[in-house]
Amino acid sequence: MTTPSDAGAGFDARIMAAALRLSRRHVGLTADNPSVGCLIVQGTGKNARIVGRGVTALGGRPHAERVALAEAGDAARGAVAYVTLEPCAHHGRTGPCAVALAQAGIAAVAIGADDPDPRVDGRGRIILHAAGVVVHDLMAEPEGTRAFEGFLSRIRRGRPFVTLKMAVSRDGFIGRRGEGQIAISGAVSNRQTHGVRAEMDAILVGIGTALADDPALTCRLPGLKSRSPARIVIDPRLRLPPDGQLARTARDVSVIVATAVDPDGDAAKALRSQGCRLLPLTAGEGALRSLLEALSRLGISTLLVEGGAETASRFLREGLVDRVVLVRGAVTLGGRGVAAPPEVRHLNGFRASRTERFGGDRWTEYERIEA
Ligand code: AOF
Ligand code: ZN
Repeated sequence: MTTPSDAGAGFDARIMAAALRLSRRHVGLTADNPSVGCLIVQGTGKNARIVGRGVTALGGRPHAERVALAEAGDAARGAVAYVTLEPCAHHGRTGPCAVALAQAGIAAVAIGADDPDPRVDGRGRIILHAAGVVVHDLMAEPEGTRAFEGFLSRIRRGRPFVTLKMAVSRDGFIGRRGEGQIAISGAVSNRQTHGVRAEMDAILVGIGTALADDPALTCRLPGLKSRSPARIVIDPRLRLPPDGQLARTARDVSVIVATAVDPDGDAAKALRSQGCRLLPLTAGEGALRSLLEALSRLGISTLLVEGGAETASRFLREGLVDRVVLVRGAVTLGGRGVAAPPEVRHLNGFRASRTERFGGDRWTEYERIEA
């Protein structure tokens, strides 16, 4: 019987890494499901052949294992399946993947990460064991964890994984008073930002930014335009103009407006008639957390907070940010500059994990230091 260990740890790790790369293709496109990768390998060493490959389909179903098994057909018999997430055990819209793998005659399954969904949570393994399928743990951390961080956050904490992105000028400003959108980051890092957007389930701004910039908040990379995340505006008094870029395009890419205003009033009706969806925003402490919980219930696992200063500060102050992307632009703004808020300047509780140069900009990611 072929098992991952027969072929050697290096071989197994390489196949699992390939399955993870495969899973990245649909990150941001499978909500409320995580994007999972599955490779089915027949034979070992030099004779090893990939006979089936699958990634969770757009919209979340069918699951990766089903796609890979369909490609493998009879070649699945006696083969090893490398799956980045524990195969599911529940009867959702299709039967459990663990059962499908066993029935197809898969001899061994290598699992990249446990599935904490209460409907799975170890039951996938139990089904495989009971059917005589050898199960190997091949935890592919930290990349494995990163691929599922949104899913894990939603299941374990009931809120999306939150990434905060800010651009700061060389002299420490985030904009110029009285001026709308102003270029701080250059073309190369802007393309990188659009790439990040494409992998998110949703992107959020405060109403101040929505009014000042009239942004589209879409992903505009060639070939990736259909990968725009849902757009969310925090708008307590419902000032978002129904004829602005966001509301006008709400039927193409969804717009969610979080507001404390009467959902049956005229402003609400006008936005709804454009296709915007309204969510209630409670007042005061805990409002953001409740909003995040509501978004999580809508199936949103990953959220990019993109502005402005006040929204960024609130998210940081309330401890709701998991990663910060700080783009330090090459430009200087000089007089009338709006300083980055203290929470952004200090980033207490975060540590820099990665720095790159994109054109003239410095792009740094900060991870939260776990207490
Ligand atoms: C897998 N393979 O490719 C994915 C899995 O609503 P359902 O029936 O699609 O189930 C959703 C749950 O399935 C989700 O919360 C997660 O636990 C698991 N996702 N499982 O076997 C996959 N995407
Ligand atoms: Zn499944």
